Amino acid sequence: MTNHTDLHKGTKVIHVGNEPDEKTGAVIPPIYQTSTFVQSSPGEHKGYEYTRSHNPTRTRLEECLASLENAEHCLVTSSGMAAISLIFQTFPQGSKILCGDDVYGGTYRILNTIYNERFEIKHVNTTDIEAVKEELNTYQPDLVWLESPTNPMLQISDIKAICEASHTVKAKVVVDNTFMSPYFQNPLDLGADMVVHSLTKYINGHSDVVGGSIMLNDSEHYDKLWYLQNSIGPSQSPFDSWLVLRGIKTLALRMQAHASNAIEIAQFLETHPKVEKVIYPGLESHPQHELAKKQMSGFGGMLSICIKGDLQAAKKFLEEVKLFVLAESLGGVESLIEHPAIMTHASVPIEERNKLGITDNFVRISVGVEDVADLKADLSRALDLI
Ligand code: P1T
Repeated sequence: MTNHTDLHKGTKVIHVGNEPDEKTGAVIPPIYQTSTFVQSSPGEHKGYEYTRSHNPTRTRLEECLASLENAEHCLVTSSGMAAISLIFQTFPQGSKILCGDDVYGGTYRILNTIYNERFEIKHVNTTDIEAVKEELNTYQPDLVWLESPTNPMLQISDIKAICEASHTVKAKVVVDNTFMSPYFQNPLDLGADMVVHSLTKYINGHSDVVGGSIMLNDSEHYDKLWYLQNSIGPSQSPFDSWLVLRGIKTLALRMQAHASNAIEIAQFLETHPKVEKVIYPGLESHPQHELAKKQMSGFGGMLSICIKGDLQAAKKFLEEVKLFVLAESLGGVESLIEHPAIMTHASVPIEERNKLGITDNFVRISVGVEDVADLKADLSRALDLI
């Protein structure tokens, strides 16, 4: 796979994997909406046999995504959870997993209710490098799993330091880079062994596709992942891959707009009398603001707040916003808002949620790319009604 290292990301999203159709010259490559491919003689074909295994539209998306994460290989899956699950499947029975304590509820659930029979699992606060080193030495994990920024507390971990320390005990490191997208952060460049994305979010960006991806440089591990994907079957459909190829073209523009809207809203909310606390990596008040500046090229479009008041106050606010759509998910052009304790992180036990700060008055916001004045007015009106 070509790396296209000479191009910038804003160009890659438009050109890599999107070369015009060789046969017809169509500027927009067609969707290969087919389940199977003709063979001239048994076993003789043009590189494609069956869409679960490979599909030309999916290959194009994989090329584009690999180039954005500076990876040799990419696998596109039917959802972010399918990508996460495939990675776990490549680790043998009895492996030890060290996972960040603040991760997407679905990741927490799959580890602690499905893979807990196959693996030993421990959670650690990955923002605390000394705690991570202690676990690396005493627990000796095979795999370290982290999100940075985390979902939903937006904590930032030192990816480079964690990778260096993990590699001294031969542990592999996977970074879920969904919140930053490859536009603002490239974990493989910081030493990670694999990167995982929910394509459902910023990469597609239009809330109309569910998908996932894994990017990595290790060819042997890629072969294992591909073998599993082909055997188990969580491959993305050609139409969904085509939609993501369409959505990704504006990734650079969208990420810049998400980030500039998010900082303005974060600053506005930080001084609002009905808001107790704002968490956004771009604010100087964020505990890892300096690290965020160092390892990311932007602060993203996600922020979390604590409303002054109880569950009723939070519910009233969430019912009253009009432009912010009350829904799970994030990273779409439209602003989304949700209540993690009841929605995305309900599968995390209440004691764990309380420890992290996912309380009844805690609200997560995915700032869209609408006109920021309208977004501020919407939030302001809903806050006044509490
Ligand atoms: O929804 P899916 O495409 O399967 O992706 C799962 C996933 C993986 N990693 C992170 C960091 C995620 O946030 C998600 C999905 N998250 C939501 C649906 C949410 O609202 O947080």
